[in-house]
Amino acid sequence: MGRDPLIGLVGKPSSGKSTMLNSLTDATAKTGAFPFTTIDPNKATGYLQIDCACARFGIEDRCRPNYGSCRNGKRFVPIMLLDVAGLVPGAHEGRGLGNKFLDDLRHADALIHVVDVSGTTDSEGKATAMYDSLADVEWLRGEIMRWIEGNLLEKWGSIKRRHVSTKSTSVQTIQNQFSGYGSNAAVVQRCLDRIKLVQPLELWDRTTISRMVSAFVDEKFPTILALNKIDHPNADRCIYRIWTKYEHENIVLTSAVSEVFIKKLVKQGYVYYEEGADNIITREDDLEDLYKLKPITDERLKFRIETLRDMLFYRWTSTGVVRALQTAAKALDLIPVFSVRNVHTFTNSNTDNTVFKDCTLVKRGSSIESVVRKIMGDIPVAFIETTGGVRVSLSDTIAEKKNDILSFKLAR
Ligand SMILES: Nc1nc2c(ncn2[C@@H]2O[C@H](COP(=O)(O)OP(=O)(O)OP(=O)(O)O)[C@@H](O)[C@H]2O)c(=O)[nH]1
Ligand SMILES: [Mg+2]
Repeated sequence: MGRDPLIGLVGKPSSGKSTMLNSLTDATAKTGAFPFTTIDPNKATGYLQIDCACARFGIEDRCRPNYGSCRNGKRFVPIMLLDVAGLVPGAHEGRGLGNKFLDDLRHADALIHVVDVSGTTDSEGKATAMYDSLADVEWLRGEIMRWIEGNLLEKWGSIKRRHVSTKSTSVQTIQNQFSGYGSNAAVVQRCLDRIKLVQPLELWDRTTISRMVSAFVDEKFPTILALNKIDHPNADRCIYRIWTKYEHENIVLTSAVSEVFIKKLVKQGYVYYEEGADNIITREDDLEDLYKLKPITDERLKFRIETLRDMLFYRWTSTGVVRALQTAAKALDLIPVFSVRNVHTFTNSNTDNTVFKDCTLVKRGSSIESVVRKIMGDIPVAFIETTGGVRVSLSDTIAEKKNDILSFKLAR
């Protein structure tokens, strides 16, 4: 992962992927209650909420990130989101819009599967009633798997011949095939370890290849489920079906359309709302007029806000979209690293007293060497310091609060 992390939004048509993108970013991707509204992918910057290092030192007032923002120790770190066209069963064979946008997903680091739990759209995104979206969770992963497997099987004969003639290791041969998915040798090695595969590649049969591809999908595309449209009155049934079958830590309940609606009200000056919060504040709630909100006179708008409070905040706590992004980042096991010039003042210059200008997301447990490469590229670094001026070794691993504030001293 040499660049910023990329989270792909996947799901059947009309599940709410583009609405989710708009809710988490400033994008204005087209949305619509009909399949294949999106054809070409939409990419936009979202912001992952993390605890900023400035809060550890009580210097929140001087924290001014170069990218993103920081409010009272809560930092918003840029993260890329990619919204692709809807997938339908059989996509790997070219059904729907087929393989093209499976290809668009190649460089995603994690996926948010946006599942429509309202029961109002079938597996192709067409209007229906009482659809059981548990099925969507199952076939979608299968499509991704068969797409990768299909690409591999197509060339398996020549892959095998080349593997034998070049006396390559299984990791080298598979990595050659998987580099287009942004994989690396370590990822491939973890897949083989995960399924305890020691048999030489030339002896792998179809079942072995499938097991390896399945491990690769889990390793390269960790996926969380965003059960979307929870504001719909019939959502409980599908939520229950999925909740009782899948791991809870990978499930988030969302109402993307509500977040988009609230953002609009914020822009219009009718409500105060912090992304991810468990309520919205209107002029009536703001007795001291702290937020200088406009009064809501339109009865229909008042009613919509009341419904939002009853159907969403009261029942489900929040719109869930912020949590969806946080859960995807957690599945990737990302932690923030703060790079500063001066590890005593946390500033980047003697003339500017603002702190913690730069923050990069890296995989927990990465070696300091890989963190240096990610942040500094090819610039030669002589040595590295962390808080208190303590030297950090290249072979150390990165850990929160231990060595996540780093200063790179350049070689002269
Ligand atoms: N009730 C409800 N409707 C939603 C929600 N999110 C999206 N929708 C609606 O679902 C429909 C489809 O939304 P899109 O965001 O266009 O869905 P998509 O997954 O991008 O669809 P394709 O681009 O066709 O694959 C639109 O009418 C949205 O307003 C939600 O949280 N609740
Ligand atoms: Mg769309």
